[in-house]
Amino acid sequence: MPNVALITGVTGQDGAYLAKLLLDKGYEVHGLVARRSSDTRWRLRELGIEGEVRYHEGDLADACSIQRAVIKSRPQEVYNLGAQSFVGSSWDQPVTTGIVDGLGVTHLLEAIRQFAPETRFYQASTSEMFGLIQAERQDENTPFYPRSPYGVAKLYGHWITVNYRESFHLHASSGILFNHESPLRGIEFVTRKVTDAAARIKLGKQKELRLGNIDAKRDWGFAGDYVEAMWLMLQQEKADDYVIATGVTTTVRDMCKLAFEHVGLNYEDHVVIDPQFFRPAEVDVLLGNPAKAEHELGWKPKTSLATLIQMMMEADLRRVDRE
Ligand code: GDR
Repeated sequence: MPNVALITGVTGQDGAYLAKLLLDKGYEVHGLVARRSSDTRWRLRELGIEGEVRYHEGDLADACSIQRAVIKSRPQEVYNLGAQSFVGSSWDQPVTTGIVDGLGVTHLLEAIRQFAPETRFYQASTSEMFGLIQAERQDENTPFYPRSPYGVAKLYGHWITVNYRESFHLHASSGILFNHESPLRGIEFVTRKVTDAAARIKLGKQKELRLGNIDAKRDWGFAGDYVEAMWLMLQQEKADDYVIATGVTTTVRDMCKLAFEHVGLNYEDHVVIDPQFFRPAEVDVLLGNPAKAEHELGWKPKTSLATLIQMMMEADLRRVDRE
């Protein structure tokens, strides 16, 4: 019998890469998908696995649909990657963000506790929980001070995972992932917004790129590397929490420079600062220390930001050219 995994958010960037990883390992992969009128499966199609995932319609906000997906798929492993994941939108939709990213985790943990207590659980926590707390490098012992409704909701999701692990002895782990990008990244996130725009400007389809705070610093890794860490966490005898990061931080400005240089352009000739993209509260610097993951999981980031931006630029040049 193959191992069975249930992934919420299977149509997102991380969901698609994780589904591919698990299918390659011989898992039967089930995915929870919210009903949407638009095409949400393009990432699974790009990875050539759209037809290999078994889909369950449901929503993290709806406890009944979560229970049903857990009961029907009978998974050994559940990966909770579903979320309202764009920090900027969380100020416009604070309640939905709280319900999906916060209470949604409890819906899933309760379904596991009641119907599948042996199931191993992964929670997608985030470096946004550190927010205002600057340390030399943020790790599992750094305090939290979230700066957005998204960060606040995710902090609830993180602590409820810890609480269910301690209260009910569930094998529930939380990965505190720093920013992770890829050619499958949504266009609203800054790396993809920049690589898409640089490709369009190069090909004469766009003139300028409007951005917000380009002095913010982020620790950017490759999503394909990070989903391996998720899987490794659930293979450990003991559930725990792990920071997953590269240990290198870069400004949005320098990331832009890399992208524009890839097509022989100077970002300063094209980037326009636009107040509408500034956030009501900003996280200025994120820089993680993945030492625990390295020691205990044997995990290391494999892809530098320069390689990542190169991958994204090449994919966007091809996409824009095909349009
Ligand atoms: P982030 O990612 O908020 O860190 O959360 P995002 O790429 O949206 O922003 C990174 C930084 O860039 C600055 N910025 C802009 N951001 C966007 N999106 N658009 C702009 O025009 C722009 N200009 C400047 C932002 O202010 C910010 O400082 C991501 C998400 O994937 C979360 O779900 C995840 O939890 C964290 O990473 C880890």
